[in-house]
Amino acid sequence: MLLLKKLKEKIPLWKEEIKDINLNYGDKVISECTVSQAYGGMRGVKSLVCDTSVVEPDKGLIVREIPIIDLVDKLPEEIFHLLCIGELPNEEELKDLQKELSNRSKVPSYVWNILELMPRDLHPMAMLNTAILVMQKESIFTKRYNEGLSKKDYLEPTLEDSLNLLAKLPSIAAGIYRIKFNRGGIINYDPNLDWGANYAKMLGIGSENFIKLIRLYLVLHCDHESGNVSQNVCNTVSSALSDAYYAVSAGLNGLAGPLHGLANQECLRFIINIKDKFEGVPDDEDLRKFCWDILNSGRVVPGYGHAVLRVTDPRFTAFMNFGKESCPDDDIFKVVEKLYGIVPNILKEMGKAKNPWPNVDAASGALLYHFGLKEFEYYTVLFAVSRSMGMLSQIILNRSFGAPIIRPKSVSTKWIKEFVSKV
Ligand code: CMX
Repeated sequence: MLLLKKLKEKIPLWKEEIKDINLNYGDKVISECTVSQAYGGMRGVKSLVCDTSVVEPDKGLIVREIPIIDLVDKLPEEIFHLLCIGELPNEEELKDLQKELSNRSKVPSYVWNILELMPRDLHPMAMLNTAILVMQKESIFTKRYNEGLSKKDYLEPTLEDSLNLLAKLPSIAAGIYRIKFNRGGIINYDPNLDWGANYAKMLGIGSENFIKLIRLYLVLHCDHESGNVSQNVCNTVSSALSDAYYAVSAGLNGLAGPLHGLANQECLRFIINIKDKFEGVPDDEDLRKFCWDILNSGRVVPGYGHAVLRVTDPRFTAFMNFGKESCPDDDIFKVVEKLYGIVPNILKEMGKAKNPWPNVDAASGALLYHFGLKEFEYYTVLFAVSRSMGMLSQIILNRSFGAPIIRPKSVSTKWIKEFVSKV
């Protein structure tokens, strides 16, 4: 496998580099933590290292030095290669990776049995995370570890688990859609199609524009450095040498929260409410009042604000560009455009949100809805399939680097009171 060959070339060099940095600069201070930061979700404390991507407050997501907006025409599996290796694949490497994914795509029958038995009112994210967890018994890393695996041999079984899981995720995710929403039988993975097109086809919505949208969706949500809830949880679980099935399932439970990945579902619900209430696209004044009512009732405007970003999310821009080209006259899309003209000013006026600009979730749902994926309860699953590329690439790298178990120190409020009384 060419991906393994490349990783075997790169990882010793990266490990050596990290060793040197630690040896020569290990005692340099890169961040401090104030009392407010300790109580405030560690916002801005630099205490993690992530090489797959960075999120610059004024630029957005940069994957291995390439701004995400420059990657919108790539296939998702090209992005996975980029995340792992730091380079886009050449034609041969891409074909090889696609073959690996196709060969590993068959989902064990017990997963379908379990999914079929689940209550139909279970959230699709709970279905997905359970399906991933029940496949833990397939873990090659855990099997080899139990047989006595040397630390220097972690790469191969971790990569095996990662590819096995990544390959099955579109089939499982699409199957969940078809089971939960009664869409008919499971559609099989087609070895002649790429990973993203397969996902679109297996959902049962195969129009050319929908395939393009799903590829774009999978590219845009691929990774967001490592401090966000889902990645942070995933890396913490993985640092205990729990295998990829445990770690990804855990991380995705965090993605299922409304302040994180679930915001895309909340956002579309919000937009549809607007459209229904005003029986179409409201005028600016009505929309402004509607948003103020939300804020005054103590709720958030979904799709706006971000813990790191301080500009319009370039992933939002990429979706807007797609919408302007493919469905400019759609009412839902028009509401998204209108909100963009209004919400940032309202949030600025409110004066609380540090970032009044839209994030990725503000536009994605409108496009999915337009092209036929109308069950917005499902949208976070799409986010999850994409983000698993970031999770798995970070697991592969961290485990190969021999990253230690994550264990920051906590202090009590009593400790803080005593500490501040002395300063
Ligand atoms: N609407 C209303 N209030 C908002 C807001 C929004 N869109 N964004 C931030 N605020 C408020 C916060 O709730 C907070 O209020 P309190 O002081 O009363 O607690 C205040 O502004 C300061 O928050 P912040 O420092 O600007 O933002 P955080 O880093 O704490 O939170 C985020 C970031 C994304 C959770 C927040 O902006 C939010 O809730 N946005 C709406 C939900 C959303 O779109 N989430 C998706 C994010 C992308 C993702 O992770 O998938």
